[in-house]
Amino acid sequence: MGISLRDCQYLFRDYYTQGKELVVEGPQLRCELASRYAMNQDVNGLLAEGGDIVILEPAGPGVATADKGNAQLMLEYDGGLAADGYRLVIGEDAKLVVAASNRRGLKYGLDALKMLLTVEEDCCRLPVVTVEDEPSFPVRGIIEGFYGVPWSFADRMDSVSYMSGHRMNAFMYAPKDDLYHRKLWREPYPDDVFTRIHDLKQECDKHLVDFYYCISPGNDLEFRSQGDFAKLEEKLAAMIAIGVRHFALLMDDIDYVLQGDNKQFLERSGTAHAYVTNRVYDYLAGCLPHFTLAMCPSEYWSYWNTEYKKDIREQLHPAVKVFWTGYFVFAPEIGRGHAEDNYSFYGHELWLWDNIPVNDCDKDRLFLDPVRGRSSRLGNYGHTAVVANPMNQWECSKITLNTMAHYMWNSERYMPELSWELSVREFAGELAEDMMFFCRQNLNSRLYSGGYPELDDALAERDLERLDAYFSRLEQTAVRLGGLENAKFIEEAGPWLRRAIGDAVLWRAVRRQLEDPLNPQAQAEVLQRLETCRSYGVRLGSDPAVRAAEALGIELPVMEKATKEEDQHV
Ligand code: 14T
Repeated sequence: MGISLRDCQYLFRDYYTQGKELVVEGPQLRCELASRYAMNQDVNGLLAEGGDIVILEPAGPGVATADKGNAQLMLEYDGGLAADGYRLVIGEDAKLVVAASNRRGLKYGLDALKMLLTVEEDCCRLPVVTVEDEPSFPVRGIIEGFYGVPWSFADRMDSVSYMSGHRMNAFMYAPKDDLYHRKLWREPYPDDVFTRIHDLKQECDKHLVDFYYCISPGNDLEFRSQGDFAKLEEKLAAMIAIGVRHFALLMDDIDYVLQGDNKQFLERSGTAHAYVTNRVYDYLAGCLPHFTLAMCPSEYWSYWNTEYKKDIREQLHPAVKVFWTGYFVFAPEIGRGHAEDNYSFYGHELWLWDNIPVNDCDKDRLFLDPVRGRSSRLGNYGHTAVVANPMNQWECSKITLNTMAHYMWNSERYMPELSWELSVREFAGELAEDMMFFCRQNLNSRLYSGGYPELDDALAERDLERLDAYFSRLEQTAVRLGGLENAKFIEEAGPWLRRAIGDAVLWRAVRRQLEDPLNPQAQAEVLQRLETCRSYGVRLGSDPAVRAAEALGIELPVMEKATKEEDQHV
């Protein structure tokens, strides 16, 4: 396959090459390993078994004919490199060096080596190159922080290996509708659920991803109650017992006006939230030599200064990180101004909880576009983490998340359209073109108002032939994507693929009605096709058939609004 020079220069920060190539014999890279990083056993597991790169057993005493392999791999510790950064040197003499200051850096360096390797029938090719790479943000990952049906544990397990393959290092567990995370925060997890959390934590360890346990006690915490603090500590203690070292206390989406005794005791909610977080901090400090604690304030989306922010700034322990989402929850832009302002208002390291591609407020939609509109330098304005809040559909979230991973690793170089192209190609392989077309019909309405040019233009010009071509492409795209081997995608995106086909069928009915406007049979068919479309309960962002019908003067019955309860989150 091979990766193009353009992609290398995009994905790796510094890429020095004179254009030379190293060719070694044999269909595998067989490396004699030397490690100055640590004792060798500490690097075991960094290279997946059964891959194109094989680490040879060192020749022990009495082993006469050790396989020398076709390359030498040296692992080095370099304390001058940033955490998770690495240097990879591929020499003409088949000497390969990976240097890093932590195991994750070593892993990313070895992953880079794997990406650069081209294996042929009788030889392996590598560019002669030095790569120097490091992330823009120390903490990069996913926060499962949405409302509605949480991910399955199988989804979570897959997301952990996905993250580790895309240089993300944090999985934050915070599903709003995990009862024990929020509503019943005082209750311990039932054994079977706890066992799965333990499995997940171990999967994180295996993939060098940090597991964060987040808890949301803010709805009904009694700040003066020793009993409540004991319950909170019990919950954390159970996590500590299975090796969790990273935590967050989430105070978002609660009624944060203090009432009754809470009000008497602490007066203001900023003081109260700093108080509970500091107590948790002290508790963790008493249990653990190293840990991380973050908190999500109730005012996580505003960009102006408040008394609440002042209280947090002045009272919260300085080591605690503070989440925010950019302004207005779903921020089309997060620029220098708001970032700098909010950093000074909160006065703590900021962690960006990016509500991308979350669709819990738009359950009938998929969001398949790249992240756009984030300053390339949030790292300079106090941000040390970026985590993405994904869709309830894990598999479909991969498109946007892959682009987020590029941003998280190198925000300075981030290019949305290029990242989109790379992500779609990785996701759909040979069907990349179809997948891209499908993605372009499903843009994140909360963030991007660019519209759907091929449809919009044809509609503006009332160009029926172009509309025919558009709808037949839509239909063919959905049919072909239905043949992807990715069963999870088919399951998740199924309603939207069916809806795309339904839209094409509806369009043909609309066409017949346009040709014979007074024919009652044609009118009835439109209504019937519309009903079928609506029965899927989802729609494409481009909403093509309904928009086309309306633009061409055909009146359609209005859809009944979803009831309030269905719309509500909690
Ligand atoms: F804490 C936060 F940073 C945050 O974003 N909280 C929630 C989050 O759980 C949810 O997934 C996300 C997207 O809907 O937004 C927050 O919840 C909201 C936001 C709203 F604008 C709930 C209702 C809203 F109207």
